[in-house]
Amino acid sequence: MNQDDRIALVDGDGQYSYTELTARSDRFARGLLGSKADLDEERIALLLPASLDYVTALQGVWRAGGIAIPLNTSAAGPELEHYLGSTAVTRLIATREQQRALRALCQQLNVALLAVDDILAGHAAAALPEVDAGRRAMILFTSGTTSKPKGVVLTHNAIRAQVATLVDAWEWRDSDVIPLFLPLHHIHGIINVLSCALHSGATVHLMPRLDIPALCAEVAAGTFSLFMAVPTVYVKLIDYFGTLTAAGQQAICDGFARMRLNVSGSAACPVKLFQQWQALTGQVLLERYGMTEIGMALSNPYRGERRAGYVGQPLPGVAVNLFDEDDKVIASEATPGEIRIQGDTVFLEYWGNAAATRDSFRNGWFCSGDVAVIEDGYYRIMGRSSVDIIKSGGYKLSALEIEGVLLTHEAIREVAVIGLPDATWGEAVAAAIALREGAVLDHAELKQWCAGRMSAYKIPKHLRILDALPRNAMGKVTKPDLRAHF
Ligand code: MLC
Ligand code: AMP
Repeated sequence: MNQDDRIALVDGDGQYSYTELTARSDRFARGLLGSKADLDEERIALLLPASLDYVTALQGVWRAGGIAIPLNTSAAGPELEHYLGSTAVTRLIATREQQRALRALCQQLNVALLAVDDILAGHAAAALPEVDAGRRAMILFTSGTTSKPKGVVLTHNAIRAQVATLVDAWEWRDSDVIPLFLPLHHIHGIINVLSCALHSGATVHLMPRLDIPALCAEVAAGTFSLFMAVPTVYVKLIDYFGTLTAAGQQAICDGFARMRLNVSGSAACPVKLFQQWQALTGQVLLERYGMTEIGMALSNPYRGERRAGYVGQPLPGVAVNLFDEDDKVIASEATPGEIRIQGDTVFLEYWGNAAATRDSFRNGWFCSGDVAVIEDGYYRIMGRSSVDIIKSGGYKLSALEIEGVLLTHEAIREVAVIGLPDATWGEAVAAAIALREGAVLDHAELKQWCAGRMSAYKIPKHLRILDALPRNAMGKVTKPDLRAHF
C-alpha cells in the first residue's frame, strides 16, 4: 500500500491520515470476518456517532462483503426493534456507553452487541474477499407512505455512481475541507459529504451534533472550503448571527464567503432564505434535489447560473423526466409532472418487500412521488403527491407511522398527523386528535408520552383536540381541511 499522509478525518480525539484510516478499516474487516472468507451480505448495524469508529466500521463492513445498516443514534426502542428485526441483523456495533441500554433488545432479537474495539482485537482473517460491485452494500431506512420505514438497499455500484456524479458536478478536490454535522444514517451525510470527500482525498471534520457556535468558530478561522446542509441549518445560522456583535457576525460571514461552495438540499430552500444567505455571505447557494432511493438527481450548476427556488438540471449520468398520469413523458415546459429517475444511482430494492419495490417503478423508471415543472430549462419542485409525507428539518417523516404510535395512547380515539408550514423546520409535525369519552390530554403530557416511543424529531410540535376529525363521504379524513384548525 502506498503511504498517503493526507488527512482524511478530524474528530474530537484527533486527526487520521488516509493510510491510517485504510489500515484500521482493513483490520476491522478482517476482524469481522474472523474465520470466514466473506460475510456474504450479513447485515451489520452501526449505532455510532460521527467519529473515526463510524467510518472504520462502515468501510470495514463493505470490505468484508457485508451489508452496513447505519442507524439513528437517538432512535427510540421500538424503532430500533423494527430496524434490527426486519433486516435480521446479526451484529450491532455500538459505543460502550450505549450498550447497557441496548442489551435487552439485542438479547430478545439474538443480535450480538459489540464495540469497534472488540472487532479490532478479535481473531483476524488473513485475507479480504473480492466483493462484486453488483452486491448489496448498505440499507438505509426511509419513511414513506407505509406505516413502518422501509429499508432502501444500495449496491456498491449505486453508491459509486452516486459519489461519481457529485464529485464530477461539484468539482470535489483533495484540497477540500468540509464539516460533517448531519446525521450519519441518511445519504446527505453518508454520500454527499463523507463518501464524496473520502473518494476525493479531501478532509472531513466529524461533529457528533450541530454545535453552531463551535462550527462558526471554525468557519471564521477559515477551516472549510465546502459547506453542505439542509435549509434548517442555514435558518439556524442566520438566527445565531442575530445574537452576535457586528464584528463577530462579519468574521463568520467572511469565513463562509471564502469557501468555494455552499450547498442546500434535502428540503426546499425558500427564495427568501437563498437571498438572505447571499446578502450575508455573498454565497449563491447551490440547491440540489435527491432522495434516499436515487441519491442526487437534479442540481443547479457549479459553474453557471444558480437560480433561487429551482433545483437545476439532471446530474451527469442520471436520467430524469417528468411524467403525466398516463405514464407519458411531458415534452413541453411549464406542464407539471412526477419526477421519475433512471440510472446506475438508483437503489436495488426495498429490503424484503418485493411488492413495494415493484410499485415504486413504472416501465423501469423510479417514481419519486415529487411533482415538478421545468421553466427555462430549470426544474422547480412543486410539492409531493402524498399528504402523508412530512419533511421536517430535512428528515422525511411518515404521518401514518406517527399516527400508528399515537393511536396506542389510551386516551386517543382518532388522530390525523399533518405538516404545517414552519419558518425553521420547513414543515412542523401537527397532530389533530379526538379523545375517548371523558379522557383528557394536553400537549406537554403527549410529548412526554411520545419520548421513548419515537425519535424526538417526530414528536408533534402542535396539538389540536377536536370533537371529531373532518371526513369525506367515504369516511376518509380530509387532511387538507385540518390545516385551518391550527
Ligand atoms: C431536531 N429537532 C427537530 C428536528 N431536529 N424537530 C423537528 N424536525 C427536525 N429535523 C428537535 C429536537 O427533537 C429537539 O426538540 C430540538 O429540536 C433540538 O434538537 P437538536 O438535536 O439540538 O436540534 P439540532 O441539532 O439543531 O438539529 C437540527 C438539524 C437536524 C437540522 C441539524 O434536524 C438535522 O440534522 N437534520 C438533517 C436531517 C438529514 O440529514 N436529512 C437528509 C435525509 S436524506 P426538544 O423538544 O427535545 O427540544 C434526503 C435526501 C436528500 O433528504 O436530498 O438529501
Ligand atoms: P428522503 O426520502 O429523506 O431521502 O427525502 C427525499 C425527499 O426530500 C424528496 O423526495 C423530496 O421530497 C425532498 N427533497 C430533497 N431535496 C429537495 C429540494 N431541494 N427541494 C424540495 N424537496 C427536496
